[in-house]
Amino acid sequence: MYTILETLFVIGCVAFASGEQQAVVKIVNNGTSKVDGVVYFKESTNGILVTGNITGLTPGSHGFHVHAIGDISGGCLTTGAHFNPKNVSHGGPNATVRHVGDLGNIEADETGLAVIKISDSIIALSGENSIIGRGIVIHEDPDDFGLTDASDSKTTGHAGARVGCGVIGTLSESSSANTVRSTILVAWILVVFACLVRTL
Ligand SMILES: [Cu+2]
Ligand SMILES: [Zn+2]
Repeated sequence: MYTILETLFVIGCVAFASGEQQAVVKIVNNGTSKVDGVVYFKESTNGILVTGNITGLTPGSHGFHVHAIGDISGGCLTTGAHFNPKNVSHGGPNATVRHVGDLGNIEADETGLAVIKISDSIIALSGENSIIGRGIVIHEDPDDFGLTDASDSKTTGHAGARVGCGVIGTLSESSSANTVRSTILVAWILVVFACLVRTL
């Protein structure tokens, strides 16, 4: 009896743990570039894991940011400025002072392909730093991380034109998934406990 209950308890815990929030963004070009791709965001123990493939880039580094506005109705320009809820200066992804949206650079190979694999502990898929519904922008030039004398270094990283962009959408079926999972787990523990008491 105990073995069955323990097994059921483990199954319940695994089901609970596998419900991390996920998000996705389809990258489209700005009307003149050939930039295309999909980027995924997933909650993990190391923060948000960002993965995806972007094609159609010029070889080299390209600024990669979350911008504040999830609107590409006017092309990539209507995504506003970098997502910056604390109103601080632009920086590199590992800097202590940075915009929430400062994810650094992605690197395109000689064929124009950038394979993205980034872990970031500042962006989030819920709460104050949530990037859901905001924009992603890929720039023509490298992000200088706010470290050069360029006049826009401390605001945009001097990353130049916007060659690709998209709107970040949720892949989670419920926005209250965490609350639902917590409630199910508590109920599950109570049921297991009640069964244990009855068998004693
Ligand atoms: Cu940007
Ligand atoms: Zn920035």
